[in-house]
This record gives sequence, structure tokens and C-alpha cells, in this order.
Amino acid sequence: MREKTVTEAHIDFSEYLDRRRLFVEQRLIGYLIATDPDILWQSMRYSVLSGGKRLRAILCLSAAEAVAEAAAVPPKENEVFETVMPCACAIEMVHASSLIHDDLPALDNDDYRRGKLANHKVFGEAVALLAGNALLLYANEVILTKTPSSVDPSVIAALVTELARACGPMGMVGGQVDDLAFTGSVDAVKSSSDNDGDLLLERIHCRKTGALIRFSLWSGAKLMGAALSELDVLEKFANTLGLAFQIADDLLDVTGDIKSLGKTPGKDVQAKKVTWVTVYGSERSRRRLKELENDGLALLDNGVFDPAATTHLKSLLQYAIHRSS
Ligand code: GRG
Repeated sequence: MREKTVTEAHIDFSEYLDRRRLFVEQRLIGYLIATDPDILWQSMRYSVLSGGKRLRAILCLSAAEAVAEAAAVPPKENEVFETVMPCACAIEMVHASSLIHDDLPALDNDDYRRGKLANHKVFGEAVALLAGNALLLYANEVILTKTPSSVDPSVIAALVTELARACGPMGMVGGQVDDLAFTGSVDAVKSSSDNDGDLLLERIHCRKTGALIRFSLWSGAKLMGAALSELDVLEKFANTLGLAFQIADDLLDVTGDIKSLGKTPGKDVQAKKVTWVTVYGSERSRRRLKELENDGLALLDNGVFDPAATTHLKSLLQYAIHRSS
């Protein structure tokens, strides 16, 4: 059979993303139709349904699809979606919760998110804070009550445990606290050894951004009954993708504009945040990204997965690196 041209492959991947985004959006709307208390649900819907790439939900679905393809009798796409969608949507709720809190005046103090006013600019700080809390807890409720009964309860318990770990002191909240603690210390970090700088950057971002990305890939695979060897490869791939996503994000802060980013650019430099770009500069950050791209692609070709089963995961890594928003 003739190999696809680059353009054909690109169109295929765009369709792949669009189809999954559509399913995720539709399901999220369904999970968020409640109205009591009305202002709280409005605020929750405002942030969850305000666009976004849906990268984490799609990573969850793609990891599930990669594992499903290896099954003796691969399940149909629809079955995979039905099994994984509650968890994929829960991840988007947790992500939205963290964005609401991140934008609050006490943290990043940003007025814009995804090209719209930040949640607290529309609903006020009190409701925004509570909507963030509610989304975090509702995400767990969705996993516990909407995951199909065919899934082993021990797997559901593991999902809730690992999601809590990804959010809490070992995850996003811990990473955010370190991010705050080191804000303003760029010069000190620059004058430390490369090794210390790398360790600090890794410590912040592995938890602040990496933890939810790791959970996204792990949970999709776990729901499909992945073998330990598959989980191991996906964990390494998730660490590589998480780091690459963060460096790309740091670069976008200096190269992007408010229209494509949907939020205020240049804030990391202005706030003297410790990021790859503020510590090592754009050139070195780009070189590191290239290394991570090569490493991530090689990881998926190490013989554990059939190469065809991970085509979309590879494209997702490249998308996370080369995106403009
Ligand atoms: C409530 C769980 C929770 C945590 C509170 C505020 C906080 C502690 C942590 C901050 C975590 C955070 C906002 C990390 C930044 C991650 C990041 C780069 C977000 C942008 O992700 P994209 O580009 O956004 O995937 P879209 O809009 O496409 O979804």
C-alpha cells in the first residue's frame, strides 16, 4: 500500500483530534447540565466548556486505544470511548479547576483565559474559588458514578487514588507551591550549576504540569487492562511528553501573542518565574525540545507496542511540541 504523504497524515490527525474533541465536548455538556445552585454550575460550565485543546482527555483516549489495539479481539472504538470517557472528562474538569485557581489574583492574577475573561472576572473571586473546588470533587464523582459497571472496582479505586495524588501535595498543588516559592529567583537559579537548575525545574514542572499528563495516559491504559510492560513505556513517554509540553509552554510565553494564546503573554519573564526559557534561554530550550521529541518517539518504538498502535500518541507528542496555542 502507498505510504501517506505528510499532508495526508496531517489531515488524518486533525480529523482524529476533531472527532475526539467533539465526543469529549458533548459528554462534558451532559455531565454539567445541573442548575442548583445555578451560579455555581454556570461558573463551572463557563470554564470547562470554554474551548481548550482537550489535550489531556485525548491523551487518555489515545493511550486506551493504543492498548486496545493489542488485545486478541480489539474492542470497537465506541466501546473504548464508553469505558474511558468519564475519566477523560473528569481530567478536563480537574484541569479547568486548576486553571480557575491559577488565574486568581492570589496566584497568577490573569484576567484572560482561552481568549475569554477569566472565571473570577465574570463570577467574582468567591464563586470562582468555589467553582474550582466543586469541579475537583465533581471530577471524582463522575469517575465513581459514570464509569461502566464492567470495569473492575479495584481499577476505579486506583483511578481515584492516582487522580488525588496527581492533584495534591505530590502533584499540582505541590508544584504550584514550589513555583510560587521560586518566583523571583531566576538569577539565583541561573548562577547555580546546570544540574541544580535542571533538578529544580524538574521538581516544579514534573508535579505542576506533568502529574496530570501522566495520569491522563496511565488512566486510559489502565482502564483498557494494560500490561505492566505497556504501563511502564507509557509512564516514560508521559514524563517525556509532560516535560516537552511545559518547555513548549514556556517558549510560547515569549513567542506567542494574546490572540493565539488566549491569555496574557510575557508573564513568566515579567514575574521572574523559573522556567526553561527564563533560566536557559530560547535556543537551549528548543534544542532540549528536539531531544525530547526524538526520545519520546523512540520510546514508543521499543518493541512493547505495535508501531501502528502508537501512531496517534506520536502525533500527540509532536502536537504538544509544535502547537501555537
Ligand atoms: C485545583 C488541582 C488544583 C490545583 C490548584 C493553581 C494550581 C493549584 C496549580 C496550577 C496548575 C497549572 C495551571 C499548571 C499549568 C498547566 C498549563 C501549562 C496549562 C495550560 O494547559 P493547556 O495549554 O490549556 O493544555 P488548554 O486551554 O488548551 O486546556
